[in-house]
Amino acid sequence: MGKYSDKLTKEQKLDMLRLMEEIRHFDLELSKLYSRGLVAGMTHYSVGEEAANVGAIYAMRKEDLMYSNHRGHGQTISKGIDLKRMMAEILGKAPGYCKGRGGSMHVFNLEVNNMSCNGIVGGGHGLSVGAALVQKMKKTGNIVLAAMGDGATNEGSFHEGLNMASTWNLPLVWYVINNKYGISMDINDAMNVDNVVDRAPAYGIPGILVEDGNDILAVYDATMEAIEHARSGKGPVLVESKTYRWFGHSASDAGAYRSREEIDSWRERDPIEAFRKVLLEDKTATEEELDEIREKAVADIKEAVKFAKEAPYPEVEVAFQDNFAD
Ligand SMILES: Cc1ncc(C[n+]2csc(CCOP(=O)(O)OP(=O)(O)O)c2C)c(N)n1
Ligand SMILES: [Mg+2]
Repeated sequence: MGKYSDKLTKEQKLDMLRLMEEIRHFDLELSKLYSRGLVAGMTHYSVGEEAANVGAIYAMRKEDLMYSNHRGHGQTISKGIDLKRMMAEILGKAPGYCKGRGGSMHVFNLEVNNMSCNGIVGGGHGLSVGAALVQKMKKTGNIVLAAMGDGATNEGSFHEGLNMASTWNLPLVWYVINNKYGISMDINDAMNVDNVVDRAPAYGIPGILVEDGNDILAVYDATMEAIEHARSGKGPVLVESKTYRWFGHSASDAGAYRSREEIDSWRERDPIEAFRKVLLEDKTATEEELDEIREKAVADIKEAVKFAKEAPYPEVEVAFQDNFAD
């Protein structure tokens, strides 16, 4: 049991499960739409990584700023978003958050300070350092959390960014979802340390490793600790959760670089089933209550799909709007 997760109420825990179910069913439905040619552009699924997403983002306040990456559906849903408008964006429709121009890799929601997904690997590194500097200078009390994959930690901007954030003592949490691969590249072939967090001492900052990133409460405890550290003025923290993506890197991936056995072994460690087990064993909820949450998520996603499919495509003029500040 953890220092922070012990204090979560039943409502909060069930809310966390709701978010996990929404992520799972959002991406499952989306994968069907993709195979029918209805998705505009490329998309990357968060299935299998639900605990690593919800556990971390749930530790943030609404005002805290989040930077996400190309695999951003899990973080985006966790931070809070209208599922209908998110689905519409991914289908390239007018009511989408970018008026249908951005697609899966550019969904954002400024109402909750979700500063956007990003198609450039490591693209959020510099942006999050700048945003954290603003929070410090303006004394907002907000922290910035930048979510990234393991592959993004081998970008030069990762090292420059951590060095600057550490030197300037910024309220920043860099959150690494280590799913073992960057496209088809095994992490062990791309870096010479066992864990990404092993790099934290080089920048004079704490690193927190969540060995089982499919354990949502462990992820929540680690991220709460990091956020508290950053918010209290002690500077940045590097957090890493180890997890696995069940599907291919993107919607088009033959998957020749990993074995069926490896995928199956991770599917057996389903983060949603693991959390349901915890909630049943500690008598937080009954099986009926948990099933209801799943059924509601499935129904809400179906409604989002219906909304997005029926929505119009944007008018061509929209392509020329919002390119310059007024
Ligand atoms: C600067 C840059 N280089 C390469 C790519 C192509 N690319 C897209 S995703 C990806 C791998 C990212 O791996 P990781 O950061 O571990 O995230 P994951 O996909 O595993 O969630 C690469 C190389 C890109 N989008 N941007
Ligand atoms: Mg990865």
